[in-house]
Amino acid sequence: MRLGIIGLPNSGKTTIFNALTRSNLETGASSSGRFEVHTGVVGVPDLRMEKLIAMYKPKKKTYTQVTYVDIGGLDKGVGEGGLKGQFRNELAQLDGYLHVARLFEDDTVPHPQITIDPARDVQILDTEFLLTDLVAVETRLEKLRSEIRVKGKNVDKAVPAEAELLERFKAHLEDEKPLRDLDDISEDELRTIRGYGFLTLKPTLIVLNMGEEAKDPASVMSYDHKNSRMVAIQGKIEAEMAQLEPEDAEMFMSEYGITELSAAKVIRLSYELMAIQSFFTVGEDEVRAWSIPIGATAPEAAGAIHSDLQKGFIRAEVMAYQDLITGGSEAALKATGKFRLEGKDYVVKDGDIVHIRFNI
Ligand SMILES: Nc1nc2c(ncn2[C@@H]2O[C@H](COP(=O)(O)OP(=O)(O)OP(=O)(O)O)[C@@H](O)[C@H]2O)c(=O)[nH]1
Ligand SMILES: [Mg+2]
Repeated sequence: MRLGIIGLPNSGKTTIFNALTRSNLETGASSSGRFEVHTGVVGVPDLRMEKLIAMYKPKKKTYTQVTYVDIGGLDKGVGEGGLKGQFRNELAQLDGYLHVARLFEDDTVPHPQITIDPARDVQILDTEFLLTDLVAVETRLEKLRSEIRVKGKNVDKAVPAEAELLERFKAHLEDEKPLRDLDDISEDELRTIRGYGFLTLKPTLIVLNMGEEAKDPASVMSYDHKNSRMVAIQGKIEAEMAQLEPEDAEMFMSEYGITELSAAKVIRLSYELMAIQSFFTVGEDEVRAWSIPIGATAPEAAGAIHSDLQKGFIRAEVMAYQDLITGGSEAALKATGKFRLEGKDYVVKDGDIVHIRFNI
């Protein structure tokens, strides 16, 4: 899963990338229109993993991962009627966005819009994304309409169906609403347009970069869209903490009364926002978290581990996470019938502990 970090120049994108990925990229370098992409991979923090690790004491522990992509120079196309070329291509390939908006005050860091106003800043880039999608929709519509004209009655019936869908998209975008707000798109329709990588269809986490003062994001602005959330982080402080040794970071945190780093929360929220859930495999060798889409079946979960496990799937042994923690051990669950054998139609739940029986 790849998430792009976007936002106006000097909002703190690279700073927040450093905080999330414990990297040390140069900040304040002002990419000023130069297209620049940096990627970093992080494990998704999960308290349940810690409990399972304490129970099984495995040799190895493996967390699910998210890749963050810091995209510099996004301001280039702003105000020119939509993003073009490599900017659009890179953005279209991502699974979702962290949209950074600046709230920190610092006279030494110029703001491209002069004043601090995160709601306005978010709107600027959102509008750009809307326009970019509108251009893509209109280009595609033109092709489809000409195909309908040329082929007449002989046109494949998928063509007018797609044109009708894109007309709906167009009207929605002209209303200045992101495509992710549409609530009447079917799974089938989504499949036909998946390849276009529409930007406003992707889940978005608004990240308010607070500076030194902590605030409740809801008191700063509202952002009422589907598949969207809002979170706050003190970018600069957290980027500095990410560079510390774990013991030093802990000391620092207890000194300032911080119980959880916002970076961990941002990672978790961004993971959840992608409609992804985790299941676990456990044992003395390894305790491991795996990612699957919400609604995935037991064979699909098996396939996340290895395609052979999906092909040769027989049954899944399943324990609910909470049952295992309450019961205290696998043996206790077996005694109470909470250690289940599930077939190929079983829909895996978030937190399930799964062992696949297979035969190839
Ligand atoms: N005071 C303060 N400064 C910050 C904070 N976050 C970032 N900065 C500073 O703001 C400047 C820009 O930060 P970057 O992280 O480089 O911003 P960016 O969005 O990546 O900028 P571009 O890549 O040029 O678009 C740097 O000098 C940072 O140190 C913050 O929370 N407080
Ligand atoms: Mg940057």
